[in-house]
Amino acid sequence: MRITRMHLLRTVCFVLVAAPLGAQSPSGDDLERRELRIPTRDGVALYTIVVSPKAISTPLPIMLVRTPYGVSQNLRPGPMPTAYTELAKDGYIFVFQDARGTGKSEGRFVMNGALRDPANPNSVDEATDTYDTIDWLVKNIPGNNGRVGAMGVSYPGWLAGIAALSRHPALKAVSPQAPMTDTWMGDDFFHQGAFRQSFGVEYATGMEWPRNIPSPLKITRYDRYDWYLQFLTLADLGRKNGIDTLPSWRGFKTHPAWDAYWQAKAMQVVWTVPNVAVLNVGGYWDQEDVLGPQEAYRTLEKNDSRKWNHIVLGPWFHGGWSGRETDSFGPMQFGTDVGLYYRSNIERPWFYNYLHGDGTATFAEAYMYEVGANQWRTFDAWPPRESTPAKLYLHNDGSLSFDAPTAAGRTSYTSDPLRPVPYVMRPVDGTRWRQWLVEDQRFVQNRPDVLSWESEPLTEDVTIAGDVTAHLFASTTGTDADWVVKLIDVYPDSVAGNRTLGGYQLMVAGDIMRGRYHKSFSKPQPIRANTVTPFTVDMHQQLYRFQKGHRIMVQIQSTWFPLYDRNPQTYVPNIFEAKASDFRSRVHTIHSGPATPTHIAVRVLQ
Ligand code: PG9
Repeated sequence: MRITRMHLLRTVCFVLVAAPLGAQSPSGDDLERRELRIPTRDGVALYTIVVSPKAISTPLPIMLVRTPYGVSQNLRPGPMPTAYTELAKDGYIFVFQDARGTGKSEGRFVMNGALRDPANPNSVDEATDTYDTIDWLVKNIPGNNGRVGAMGVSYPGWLAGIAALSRHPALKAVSPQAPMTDTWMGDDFFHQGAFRQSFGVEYATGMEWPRNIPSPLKITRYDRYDWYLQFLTLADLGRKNGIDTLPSWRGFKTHPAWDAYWQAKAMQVVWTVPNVAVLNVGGYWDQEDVLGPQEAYRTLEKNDSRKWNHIVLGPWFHGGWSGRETDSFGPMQFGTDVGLYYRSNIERPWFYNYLHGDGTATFAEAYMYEVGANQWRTFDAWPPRESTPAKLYLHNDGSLSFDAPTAAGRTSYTSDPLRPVPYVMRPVDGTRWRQWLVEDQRFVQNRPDVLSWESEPLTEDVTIAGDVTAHLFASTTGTDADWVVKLIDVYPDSVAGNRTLGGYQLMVAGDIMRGRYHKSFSKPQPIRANTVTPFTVDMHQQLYRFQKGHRIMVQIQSTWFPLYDRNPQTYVPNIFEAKASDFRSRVHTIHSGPATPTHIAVRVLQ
């Protein structure tokens, strides 16, 4: 199947095409829409649509949304999209702009472009485009109050973060929502060194292949597992599908490690001080940018002397808070619309304070939805001060507990790159992309290349809050390996009122890391064969209540296909150049004794 820009709009960034609800009036009759072409300092014109109330009696703030996904649909008559209906109740001049080189804007698109070199006064980047846009808007849009906010989800979320670096004095508040803060470390293109093969290939082709030439990428099998399986090497995948000339592919291939190329693009590297108010927003089960909001918040928090930096995390897929009816997700039923709560009770008053008000209202440091208890909680620090570190240890008998192991233990499995573990239940047809992280993990539990450890049924609720990190002691017969670690809530055999949930295995946190980066993400090195080696897997943050009667499970495996590429398990300097003969079946062993206590580090809320 050819991945078109329309497809990307539907699957990647549904927010922009979310079905509209009512704004100030359900029909949107009171809205006026205008097309503009805003000039930037190098002469490039950026296509822009302004949607504002027809009658403005009191000057209104501007809300800027910049995107690479096309803004034309905002010209169509009708009410505001769901993402903006709550904000619109306070009155905003909404400004939607095609980023440079996308949609109807002029110029050249650079995916996740690094900031310009300030030594070159003629250079431009997304921050200068934002500055020029804001400057033009506040001087030329009638009825504006001189204050500007920026928001967006995903790529537009990254653009909202970068907007802060424009340092335009009219910009008062930004909300980077599910931004791709670091596309190598834990967002779209790699996770801790493992390449996001199917996503990287399909997204980069959709965005970068010239619009007037048919795309060479033809996914000819219904089950993408089968289609990707035929390309054992990344070299074959790139070359045989004619995509190895794409700028992003060249970047992946020539910069497989976290080097200066990726660091220059990483938002947490270039933006470290909150120079305006910041509302970071993310989902615990974001299938594209789970790290982004957490990392942006963590970094800015270190320098937040003005208390401008805030975080919101909820039970959502990528951008889930911007759509309609988010009262359930996968097996979870929340009883209320969690996204609507966020938009009306957090986002709306927060922006109001900085853009309509005088900026003096105070807000909680962190707004977190606690799944399991199904309630919003606020904290004055994140991770919360009232939580204590705890370790969930793997034991040799397959059990899992907060007690350190007393007996030596080891469990082995064979990981074969020719028979990788699917990341989602087959067929991998793209229809379950949003919910794959909350799918029932029983579909892989009994595979010989997936190991499981499980606790006794809990005698009381256990609430984890903050970072979840796996500390593995592992060995391999090869010289490289990937480690996928999943922390799972196992529902009781029977769940009152919902028979199908009995025994459900919900992944609460999980991620992958590429073993070659065990010492440094910038300087890979071989794993010493048959030698117990420590590995750390960042599984990201949660606020989650494991309920009494449930069990906690950990699963470990070494492939997640075809979302992630296959590790050859033989160390080669660059996996993008690995040969077919490098890909070898290897035996991996997880060690669990007192001297090698493999565990998951969590924080437990008192
Ligand atoms: N997560 C998407 C993306 C951002 C940046 C690079 C690649 C993908 C998005 O939905 O915008």
